Amino acid sequence: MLYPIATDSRVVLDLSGIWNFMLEDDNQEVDVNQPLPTTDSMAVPASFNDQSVASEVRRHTGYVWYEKEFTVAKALRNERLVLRFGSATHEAWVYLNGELLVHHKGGFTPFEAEMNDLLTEGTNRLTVRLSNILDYTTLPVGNYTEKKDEDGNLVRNVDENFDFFNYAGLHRPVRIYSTPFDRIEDIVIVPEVDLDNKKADVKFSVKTGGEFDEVRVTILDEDGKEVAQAAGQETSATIDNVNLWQPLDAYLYTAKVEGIKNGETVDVYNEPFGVRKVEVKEGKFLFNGEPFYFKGFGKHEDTFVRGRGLDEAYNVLDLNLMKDMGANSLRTSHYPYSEEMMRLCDREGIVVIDETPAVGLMASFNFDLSMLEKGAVDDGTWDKMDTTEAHEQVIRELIDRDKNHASVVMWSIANEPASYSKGAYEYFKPLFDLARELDPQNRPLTFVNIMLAKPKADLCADLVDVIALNRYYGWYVNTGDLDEGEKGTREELLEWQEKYPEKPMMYTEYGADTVAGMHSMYHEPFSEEYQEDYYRMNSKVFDEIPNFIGEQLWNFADFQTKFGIMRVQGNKKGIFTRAREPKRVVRYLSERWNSIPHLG
Ligand code: BDP
Repeated sequence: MLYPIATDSRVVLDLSGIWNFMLEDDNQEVDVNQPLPTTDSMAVPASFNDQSVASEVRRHTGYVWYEKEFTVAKALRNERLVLRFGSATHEAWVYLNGELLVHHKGGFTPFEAEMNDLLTEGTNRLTVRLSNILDYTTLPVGNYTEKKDEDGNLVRNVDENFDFFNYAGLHRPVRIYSTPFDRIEDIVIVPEVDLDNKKADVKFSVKTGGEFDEVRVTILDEDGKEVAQAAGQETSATIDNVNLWQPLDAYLYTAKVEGIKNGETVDVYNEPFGVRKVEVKEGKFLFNGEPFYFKGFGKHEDTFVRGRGLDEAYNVLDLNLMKDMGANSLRTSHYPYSEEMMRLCDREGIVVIDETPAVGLMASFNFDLSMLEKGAVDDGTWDKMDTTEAHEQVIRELIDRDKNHASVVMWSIANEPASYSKGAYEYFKPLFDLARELDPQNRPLTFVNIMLAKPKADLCADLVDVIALNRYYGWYVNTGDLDEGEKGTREELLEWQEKYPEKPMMYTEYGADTVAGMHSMYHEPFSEEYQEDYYRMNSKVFDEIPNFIGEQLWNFADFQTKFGIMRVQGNKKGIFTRAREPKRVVRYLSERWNSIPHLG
């Protein structure tokens, strides 16, 4: 699926702005043939939760409705018109002028539908019913319950099986774009790099709808100068003296793809792409032939008021803060981020581990944890979860959406699943196979391993190219005791290294909750001093481990979570506050990261 852009043959209309909004009332059926009986305002793109002062809106679980009227100019109505949602969290039923146009489940990937047949002259009414329900069939996974209140009304509840607030709404742009009826539908780009000769052979596969006499691909450099041409839907072109896409030194070519009929260009689409080679070899992650060291973050799409809604100013600031610190990478924890963020990472040279929304795949901590010292257990997770279908769907949709991004160097199939529980391998093996089969660029794969699943207990590390660990020695275990934390960290990393000498490993999370402005002469937990000590301890051990290829800390910024006795206004493991003000540790990490080369 192509990102909607304006070209000589395409127009994009944006439906962002103020929509009508209401909560669904179980006792009152909504007639989609009539305007919604509400004039409450809701901004799009954004979560609905933090825009209202009513706690029943903020905490609503179940269904909500959005509506917007729009007009499409006559000049455009003879084109093919597509309605496209960047995302709708988590399930959407979209009606145009009272007719169901499209339904989509999964809150973090785009979907679209041709709308010509339902479009009318003058005012059109776009109505969206959304559900924010999560259960054991969805990703993320939620604990869903229903009960009746005193008046007999149904009360729904989703208890997040994960540590971030279940923000919902129209989180990303809603757009209409036009194409000619004979159109380019998809472009797959696979650059094959010959590092010795500074050449790249770039393969293109162009999917079309309708009919063309010819498909032409022109490669343009950053100055817009033509560097190569090719013809055909399955074709390739060579770039000599190629400019490589390097971490923090991005170079983007553009593939100008034209569909030609009777000698005239009918449709044209411009797809940016970078030329780079990533591979995992002998315990290293090679980036254009050189060992790469990941420095950076797990983060969230999480800002004041907008919740999980797209905010491009925050995205730009966040990447600027990262670059200033000498960081080079992020993981899209714990769901696919906006297409706008992915394009920004391409442009800024930020390296991305692209994660599915598979988080919460764990039945509970209600078993004897000490058993894990001996080996795997059976905690019932893989009998209880019914997520295979959703998991396959998100892998398909994520790879389809992000396959051409130079910034994306690895897929993360899940975050902290119960990989210590019997059945985990059988659950994951087909999903890893599917991802390997689908990715045209054959990127390395990982999943993010939880602290319970140490080398003796984990059942899934055989499936990954890179071992990715979330570890909290000195925080959740050995709380406040960094000497013990250091021992635990070292012991475990050496154990992994010994078990998988050929696999590189990295930290995808490590952190300590820190209240900004809290200081302690005794460097107690929650103080800014303790956070710095914690990171210093970890850095020291990382530098001793040969196959250690990166540190992505938890978290870039403080973020909103559900209520919990361990969460005061959310998770405070940010090294920046939610307002992006630095905590004390930023100085230390900036010095460290600015002195570690990205490559070599
Ligand atoms: C890990 C999760 C992450 C949490 C973090 C924490 O992957 O989502 O926010 O721990 O507890 O288990 O801070």
